[in-house]
Amino acid sequence: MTHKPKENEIARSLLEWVTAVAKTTKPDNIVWCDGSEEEFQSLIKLMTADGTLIQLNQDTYPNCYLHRSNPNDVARTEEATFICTKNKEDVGPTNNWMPSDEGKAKLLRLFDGCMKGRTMYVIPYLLGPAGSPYSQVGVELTDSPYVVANMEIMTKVGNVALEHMKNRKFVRGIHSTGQLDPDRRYICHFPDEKLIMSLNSNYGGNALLSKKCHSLRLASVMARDEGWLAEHMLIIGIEEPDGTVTYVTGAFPSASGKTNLTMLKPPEYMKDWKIWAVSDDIAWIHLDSEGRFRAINPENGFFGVAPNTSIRTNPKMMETIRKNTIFTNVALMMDRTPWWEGMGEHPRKLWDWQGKVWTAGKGSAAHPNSRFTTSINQYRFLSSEYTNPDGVPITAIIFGGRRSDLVPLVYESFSWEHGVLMGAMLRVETTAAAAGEVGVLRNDPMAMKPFCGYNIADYFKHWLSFRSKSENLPKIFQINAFRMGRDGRFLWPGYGHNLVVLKWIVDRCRGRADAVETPIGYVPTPESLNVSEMDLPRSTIDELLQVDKAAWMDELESSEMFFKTLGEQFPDQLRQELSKLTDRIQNPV
Ligand code: GTP
Ligand code: SPV
Ligand code: MN
Repeated sequence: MTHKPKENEIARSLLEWVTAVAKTTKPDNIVWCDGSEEEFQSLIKLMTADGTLIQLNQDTYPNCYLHRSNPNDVARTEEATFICTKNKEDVGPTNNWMPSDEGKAKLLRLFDGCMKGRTMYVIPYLLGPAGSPYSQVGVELTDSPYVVANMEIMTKVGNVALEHMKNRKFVRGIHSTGQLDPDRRYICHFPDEKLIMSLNSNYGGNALLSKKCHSLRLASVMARDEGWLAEHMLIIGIEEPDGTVTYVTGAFPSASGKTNLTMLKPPEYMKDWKIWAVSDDIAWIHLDSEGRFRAINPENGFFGVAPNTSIRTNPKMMETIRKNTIFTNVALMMDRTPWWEGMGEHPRKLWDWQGKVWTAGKGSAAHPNSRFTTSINQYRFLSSEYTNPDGVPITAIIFGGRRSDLVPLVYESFSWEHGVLMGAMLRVETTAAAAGEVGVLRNDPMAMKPFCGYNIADYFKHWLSFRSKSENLPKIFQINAFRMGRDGRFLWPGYGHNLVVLKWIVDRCRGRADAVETPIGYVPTPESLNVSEMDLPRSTIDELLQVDKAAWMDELESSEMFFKTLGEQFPDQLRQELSKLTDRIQNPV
């Protein structure tokens, strides 16, 4: 384990802060993390010794481990997540709010002495490519070795961060396992101080503070103030057979297909296409000197959903997680290899995610939100632009989500403003990524409902403001791979076949594909989609592309209800877009 870096290597404010936090939390000792392999292995050793990790079969899964979490700590807890500011209006009705002084005092009380008998780890991390003007440094203090190991996979830890910090500001994060007491679980954000305080949960999005807390909630506030965007988006390069690469971003809510689209394997009938991964979850988007959107990935790893990941659905991920991976809450087979629903045939005998012998009929063996943490650098189809400090130029933005009805397979907005309305109207089914009921429709604008660190109405204004800042605005699309037929089965096979949808999007951006102008936007003509080799009946294609006006009128009504909750802050421009959309549906030409 490493020791405190030489004093001249780090800003004095960092040392002072670490000392002050230790004074409150009272750890037995402090360890400064350098992100080395040696350090990672010593953490693994510690955790396999105390049972935090179970070593998997080292012949078939070398350097892979299983963590079984506390059963009460398996997903993000949005009701325990707060933005702490001076005024409630700062955060709007889609966030929980606490006055910052009250929040701070409350958390400091809870943190008092919470690390007694434990080690406090100091994790300096870099978000974004080394040397990029868009990258940021954060420091997370935690008493959880499991969190440290995950952070070392998900971010760039150690000197690379300290060097980037020099005397620049950094985001401060304090995390403690506490007693994993759900009644005293808090994930609090203080945007004015660039501070995060998280207690009583070790689950990914609650505890890996670089992820949703820093890269989205705090970064979205910085992005508003500085004129850029911090988004819950994947970034991919789509390479055509002639070698042309088009970069797009996609915002879909949690557990709604970002990682899978990022790792898409082209089907046989499009085998000359390639998909290059830049990011599977988060994009920081800045305008370059030509007013073009350029996106970087702040992260350095995948924290992916296990269930339904298989050789059929995502062979590239199945290969990636065969080494150096931490699995959380998956089931375990008798040969000490991981298993989850949708991986393949159900073994007759296995241990479920809580370590109990699984018996048929007793629910799922892996937790529905079981995950794996694995480094992006061992992914074979990583874009060569991943490390580009300037990021990649974005041609299209895609919104999506789980919607069993209403939303067509793909359609294009008429304009930037209409596209912003499309994102603002995103209403999708909830998933197991957050605690609470699954499959309930909720408004999740731009897939940022749980992640926008300020008033969502101001966030809409911020999106609209790019009209006047950029001559090169990306085109905006919405997709839906989850539409169901009357029999309750997905109409679209999804996964690799989603390349058909991506191709249409690229073709539209390059002026090569036909579309029908409908009231909601440009919908593909069946002929413009490359489906001839897909073995899908024409009636299914028609159903996938259908625009049901009555259903859209109902949708508008619920969107209006949601927008009303935002009050006066809701931008006039979107109100106008909404009434234009209503008008088009009511009075089609
Ligand atoms: P977060 O990491 O929570 O932000 O999720 P994500 O948006 O990256 O979702 P991910 O790609 O991990 O997919 C979540 C679940 O949806 C997994 O069980 C996938 O197998 C499944 N899924 C992804 N894409 C498709 C698709 O095209 N069709 C169907 N039917 N399921 C899909
Ligand atoms: C999500 O829930 O959107 C995730 C996983 O990507 S978490 O890190 O828990 O936020
Ligand atoms: Mn996510």
